This record gives sequence, C-alpha cells and structure tokens, in this order.
Amino acid sequence: MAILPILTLPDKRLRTKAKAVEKVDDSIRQLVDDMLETMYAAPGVGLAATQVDRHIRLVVIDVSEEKNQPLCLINPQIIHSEGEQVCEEGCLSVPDIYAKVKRAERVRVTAQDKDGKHFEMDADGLLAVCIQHELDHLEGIVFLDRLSPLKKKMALKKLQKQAVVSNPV
Ligand code: K1U
Ligand code: ZN
Repeated sequence: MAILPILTLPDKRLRTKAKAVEKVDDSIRQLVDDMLETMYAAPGVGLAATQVDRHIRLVVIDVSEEKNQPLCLINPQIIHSEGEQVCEEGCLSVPDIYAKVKRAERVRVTAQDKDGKHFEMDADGLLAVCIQHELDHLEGIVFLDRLSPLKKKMALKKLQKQAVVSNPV
C-alpha cells in the first residue's frame, strides 16, 4: 500500500471530469487500497480519485467513528435525492477552509464494489453529505463552488494568504 500525494487548489487538475472505470481489475483494487490508506492518514472521511490525480469514477469513504467501515464506490451515480441539510464541510484539497454547504438530506446511489459487483444503497446525514462531496470531485467541482460568490471570494483569499505564509518569497 502507499500514501498518494493529494492535489490542492489552485491545481487545475482538480477541474478534470472523471471517466468511467471500464474494468474492475487488480490495478483498480490496488488504487482503492492506496486511496483508503491516504484518506485514513490525511485524516479524512472521504477521497475521490480526482484528488490523487487519477481521473476515473472511483471514491472511497469511511464516516465511522472507529474508522473500520470503508466504503468503495466505483462508477457511482446518484439516482434519487430528497430533502435538504446544511453541513460544515472541509476538503483535503482545500486545506484549513471550512464552510456550510446546502446538500440533499438523503440520496440513493448505484455503484460497483471492489469485485465489480453492482449494488444500490441509501444514505443520509454525514454519509449522504460525503457521497455528494466526493461525487462533485469526479465532476471537477469543489465545495467552494457551491458557496455564494462573496463567500467563495473570501475563502479563496484566505487560501491565497495561507499559500503566501507557507511559501514566502
Ligand atoms: O473529499 C475530501 O476532501 C475529504 C473530505 C470529505 C468531507 C468532509 C466533511 C464534509 C464533507 C466531505 C474530508 O474528509 S475533510 C476532513 C474532515 O472533515 C475530517 C477529518 C477527520 C475526521 C473527521 C472529519
Ligand atoms: Zn474534497
């Protein structure tokens, strides 16, 4: 297993739209294991392949307290969503910026697992938020894009300031 480098804004590769996984083979299973290790080490509750510069429809998630319920979604699609919730989100690709984002309260998702088997699942609460956040990454969308123009501008300014502090000229 390996810890993979995570892309951070303003890296344009985060804007790439992911392509479908054609075949779930050993190389995909290896990537799933590496992404889980990367997510746990970060630490985070989710990670999209886009964030590790692999532009395929694959995400890993674990919102359990004990970090023992890894979920791997290959070729995920949200087929139904309902309700509304506002949750404070963070992102491993947007370090140290947190903001409240409005999302659906419940989602129904179809995906394939590590063996390529198709399944369907329902999610609510934090799991539903995380699924929507990670599927956005696969479309090249980051959570700041879902804020008002003013809040997004403020967040980007903060991000720029952080970059200057950590990389002084
Ligand atoms: O996609 C990512 O960058 C991962 C992101 C997922 C996420 C978090 C919160 C709401 C929506 C989506 C993170 O995991 S950010 C880190 C974080 O929230 C966290 C870290 C350790 C423990 C618990 C949460
Ligand atoms: Zn993110």
